[in-house]
Amino acid sequence: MTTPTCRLSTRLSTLPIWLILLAISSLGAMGTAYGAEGGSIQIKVDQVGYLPGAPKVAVVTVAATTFEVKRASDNVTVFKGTLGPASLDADSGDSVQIADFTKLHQAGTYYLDVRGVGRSWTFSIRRDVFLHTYFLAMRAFYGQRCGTAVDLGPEFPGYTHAACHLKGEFHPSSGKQGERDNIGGWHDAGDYGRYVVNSGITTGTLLWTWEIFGPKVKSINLHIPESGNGTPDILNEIRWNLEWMLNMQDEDGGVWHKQTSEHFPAFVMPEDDHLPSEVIGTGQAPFKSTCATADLAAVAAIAARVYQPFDAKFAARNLEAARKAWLWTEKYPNVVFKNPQGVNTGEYSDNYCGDERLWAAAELWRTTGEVPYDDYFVKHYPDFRPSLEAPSPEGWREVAALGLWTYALSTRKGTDATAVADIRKRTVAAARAIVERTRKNPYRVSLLKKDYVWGSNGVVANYGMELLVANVLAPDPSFVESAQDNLHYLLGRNTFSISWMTQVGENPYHHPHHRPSGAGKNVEPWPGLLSGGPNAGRQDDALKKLPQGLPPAKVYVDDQASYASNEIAINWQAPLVFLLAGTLP
Ligand code: G3I
Ligand code: 9MR
Ligand code: ZN
Repeated sequence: MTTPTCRLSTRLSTLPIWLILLAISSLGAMGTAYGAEGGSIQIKVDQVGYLPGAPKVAVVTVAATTFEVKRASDNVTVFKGTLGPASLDADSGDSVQIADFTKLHQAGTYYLDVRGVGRSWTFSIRRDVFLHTYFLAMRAFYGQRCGTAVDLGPEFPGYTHAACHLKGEFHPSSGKQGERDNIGGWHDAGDYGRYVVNSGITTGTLLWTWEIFGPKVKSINLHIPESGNGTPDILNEIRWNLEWMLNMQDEDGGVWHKQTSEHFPAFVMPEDDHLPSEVIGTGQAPFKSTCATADLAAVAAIAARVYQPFDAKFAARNLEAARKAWLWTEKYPNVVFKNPQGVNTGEYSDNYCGDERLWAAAELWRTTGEVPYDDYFVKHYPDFRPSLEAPSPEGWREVAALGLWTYALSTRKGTDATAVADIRKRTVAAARAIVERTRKNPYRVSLLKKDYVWGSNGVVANYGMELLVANVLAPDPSFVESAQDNLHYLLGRNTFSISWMTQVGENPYHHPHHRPSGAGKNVEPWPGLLSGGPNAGRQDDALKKLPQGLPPAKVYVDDQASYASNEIAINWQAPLVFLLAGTLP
């Protein structure tokens, strides 16, 4: 394995000069041309920036006393401050001092100059400072589209792939045989698999982004093929995956777990992956699995209400699918999935589907107002109350919180007022606790030591989402503040001083475990993609090679080989979109 830096320079030297110049000029167009001399990794800022009225904090990890904020265009000092006292961050081992420049409200582009240390990466202060970042994060889903040609257009020349995975077939484990040309959906991650469970939480989170932040995102043009068709682009993009999810449903209402090859393909472009794309089931009757089926029920139930004003037929199709899926889960309440013999792509295995069913019941109630769904929810929700106090309540395997929150968000007549009050109270208490520990955390991130798992950056984003949902249930500026703190961590205020979004900020990571980025001819990876982040579990060889005894926040390497710390995935990307949408004016 070559080192990442070495690989990049090898690649650069094999590229024509015009392409390199084009890449550099497109960086300039993104507003990242400042700071050619580079920032100090000892000064950690959100490399995108801060909202004018919000707290503004940077982190310095070598001893210093004062700092200045300077305007990038003319180096004029606009703010002077004193660094806070040093405190040890146990999760990274860093000695951290805070630079607080909250009082700087003036819109502009700046950097921090810390006497004796150096300068930071450039950042901006602006009302719509995260608008382009939202655009890139949401548009990244378009880049993940399967079954169609993709072209990111003039802003990112060369970021294209031809139509891929245009054929499908039933794997013997599905209980059927022959062809099944289930085209469409999003590639899950750095691999080309499509997995219903992970699609479930992802698509649900994005539909919630619409439901909660619709007015903020409605008119944002994502420059996708459907743009201008009268439907908001976020819904156009989500529909691409919904159609595939709906096609994963069998006639009996059950949903097959996944559609992948039997093993992961090599690092090739999607159109060059010719391994058969197989609809994979549990290997024995009823072949479909409950978690996948309940996730489809939940997501299709949300889609039924969301698409109603734009395409009533599509909404009705979703509702019918959701009902059928629900009925299937009543018949088969806990059929779990494990990779059948000979299959070793992602498993997304979950031995308990009660939380998925709770989520489905709550969304179906919210959409239809039909009593049996409410009865199911009211009878079962008390079992799931503790999940709200869980460190990180939502993830691909645990969706109870989504069920509880959606029920509490329901404005439908007949919604159980006691349950709503109870859920609201517990959600707010959990959010307060998160705010408290985030404020105490030297990096102002909500992660606990035990949260540095595979996809910890997704956990960060999900904390942000949890806080913003709490803010809808019971508005509190401190919830919003901590949600934004988590965003600042992802965009550079972390121990590596790295922006974990490709092509965002002056010091982004470069080597995601992402086949189209690794196999393509572009110097930089596909834009707008969130890395999985530090993972103390070290489930790949690149992480195993890191020094022993590293603190959890440091177990990360910007190396394509590190799928356990540097892969991208749709279920981490979705709460990032949610979080970014929340910052928009
Ligand atoms: O079940 C144990 C639990 O008992 C224990 O307390 C906990 C401690 O960390 O670990 C739990 O299992 C973890 C499991 O996720 C469930 O959270 C495993 O250690 C961990 O290795 C596993 O990671 C998953 C990984 O696939 C490997 O299966 C990630 O969450 C999941 O995001 C990731 O997803 C992959 C797909 O399989 C394939 N496509 C790419 C995608 C992203 O990397
Ligand atoms: O590329 C795969 C990635 O999407 C998965 O998250 C990861 C873990 O399941 O596996 C990756 O594939 C690797 C495989 O597991 C082992 N051989 C190397 C593959 C990637 O280079
Ligand atoms: Zn594909």
